[in-house]
Amino acid sequence: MRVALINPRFRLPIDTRTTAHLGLAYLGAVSQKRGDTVRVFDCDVEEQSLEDFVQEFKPDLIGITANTPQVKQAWRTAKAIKEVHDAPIVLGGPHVSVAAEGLDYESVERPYVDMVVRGEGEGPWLEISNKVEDFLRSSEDTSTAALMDPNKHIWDEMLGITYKTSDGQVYRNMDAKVINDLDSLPWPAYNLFRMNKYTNLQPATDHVDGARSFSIMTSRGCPYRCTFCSQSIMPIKWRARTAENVIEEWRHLVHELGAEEIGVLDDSANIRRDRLMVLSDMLIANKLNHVPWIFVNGIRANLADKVLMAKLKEAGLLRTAFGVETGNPDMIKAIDKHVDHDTIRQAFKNCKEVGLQTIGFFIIGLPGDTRETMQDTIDFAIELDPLIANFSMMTPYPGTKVYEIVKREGKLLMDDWEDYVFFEQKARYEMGELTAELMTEMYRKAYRQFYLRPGPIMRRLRAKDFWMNLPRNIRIARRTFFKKPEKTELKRVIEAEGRTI
Ligand code: B12
Ligand code: SF4
Repeated sequence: MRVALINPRFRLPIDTRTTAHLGLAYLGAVSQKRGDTVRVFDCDVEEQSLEDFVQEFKPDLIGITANTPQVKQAWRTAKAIKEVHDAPIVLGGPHVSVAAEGLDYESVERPYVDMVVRGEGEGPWLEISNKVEDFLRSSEDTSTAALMDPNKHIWDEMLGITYKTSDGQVYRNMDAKVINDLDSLPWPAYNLFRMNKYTNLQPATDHVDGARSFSIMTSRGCPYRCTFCSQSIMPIKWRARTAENVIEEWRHLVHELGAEEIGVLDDSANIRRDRLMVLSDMLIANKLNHVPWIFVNGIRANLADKVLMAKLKEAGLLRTAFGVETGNPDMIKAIDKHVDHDTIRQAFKNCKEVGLQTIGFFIIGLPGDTRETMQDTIDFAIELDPLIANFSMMTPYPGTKVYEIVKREGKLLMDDWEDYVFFEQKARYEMGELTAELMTEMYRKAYRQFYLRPGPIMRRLRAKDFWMNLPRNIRIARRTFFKKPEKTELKRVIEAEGRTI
């Protein structure tokens, strides 16, 4: 069977990283293992038009991924495909998984979307593929309308999907089971991507060849529920792969794919300290520690003791991020982070003492924030002094507690899913005295106060990678420190082409 997996076009308005989509890489691996002919079409990097690709490849099954700001583009993509080719179109990813807000219905009710997969996709994707193949083999009428014929009852029992039958009725089936044994999953199929089209993990900081930069996930899920975090997609249950299984993939990335840096994308990699100690020992024993790797997302500060951090450094860890979020003691309690500032201080100290670089994630404009609490956040960032301080504008994603609070007590300033990005220097809601003006002012102040200090300036100027990335760094500095145009590149393109949804 021919299977197409599509990442809809959605370039961020900043020079951020573009990477091979790990979710699609996992689904592609499932399809390859099944024996399908698979093509990944990443609209961000392809030169061919989508329509040409579809007419040429003629897929039997199409999967499109969508996070919140991407979802409208996913619908446009589905519509454009259906206009030239008839095949079942399945949407998946974080946005459509928020069933609590009916976002699965929102997509499946579109005339050109046949089905939505909620949550982790590997199991349902395999089952959908099997069912579509059976149907194609056994039916004379192989149209999508026949596949979705309610009288055929093909989808009645399948878990994890919301779908539309050809009479227009929409059904939401029960959730699929969590994948407990992550070792049972095939490794992401990077062979399906044009790796030379992507950036490295942190293009503003490092000058690694993007084609040699890979991501890996050693665990899934997070047992915490911070009020701002879009954890709707992955189950609450934290699950980890065995160290042996991770090491095998790591070896494959280094020796077969030539990885020059590896990004560990886990939501909370250090939930079990002993697991990371074993993994580190194995990276050292297998001589894989010469390739630098980074915890790209925050690890838990309360589980980052000095012995562990030293061991991770020996195992090749170059840099780790921590979700600090706020510098105000009351605010950190209010967001259910379950960590205090002294613990965070200690975690940064531990990293610095063992020679690890750090990244701090901070949020400007949490519900309840005031000028003073936001200044506490900026001051705390300066005190911790990570190599990279990443301030984001609070963006209430559907399915989060903050979204509920803002809907109840505040006013959302976005009525378009395409605005759900947090690096655009624009406030996304207002609540009481927390006005858009104040948030924008503090957001810009955060970047200026943190980066325009002698320490960070000298650090940048002394780094070889800064000079190698000079044009990009100038663009980023211009956008960060000076007011930027209102419209994203994507919006301009969409408007110019007169495509609206
Ligand atoms: C790495 C990452 C990035 C990277 C790379 C993104 C990429 N191309 O994959 C970068 C830095 C570019 C990025 C940017 C953004 N990100 Co991001 N990112 C992540 C992160 C940490 C890991 C993604 C990942 O690889 N997951 C692992 C894979 C296996 O999971 P997955 O991609 O979700 O895919 C699985 C399922 O969703 C499902 N599935 C997905 N697609 C499909 C399609 C089909 C057909 C099917 C059947 C199933 C299916 O099956 C997959 C396998 O199980 C997640 C957090 C997380 N835990 O997922 C946030 C996350 C996805 N990002 C998020 C956000 C908000 C953003 C930004 C909007 C932030 C911003 N700057 O404003 C941008 C949007 C960028 C864009 N171009 O779309 C949110 C999304 C929330 C939402 N409601 O959409 C998340 C969930 C973080 C969070 N906890 O809040 N991100
Ligand atoms: S912010 Fe981090 S710790 Fe909090 S719920 Fe999200 S992934 Fe878990």
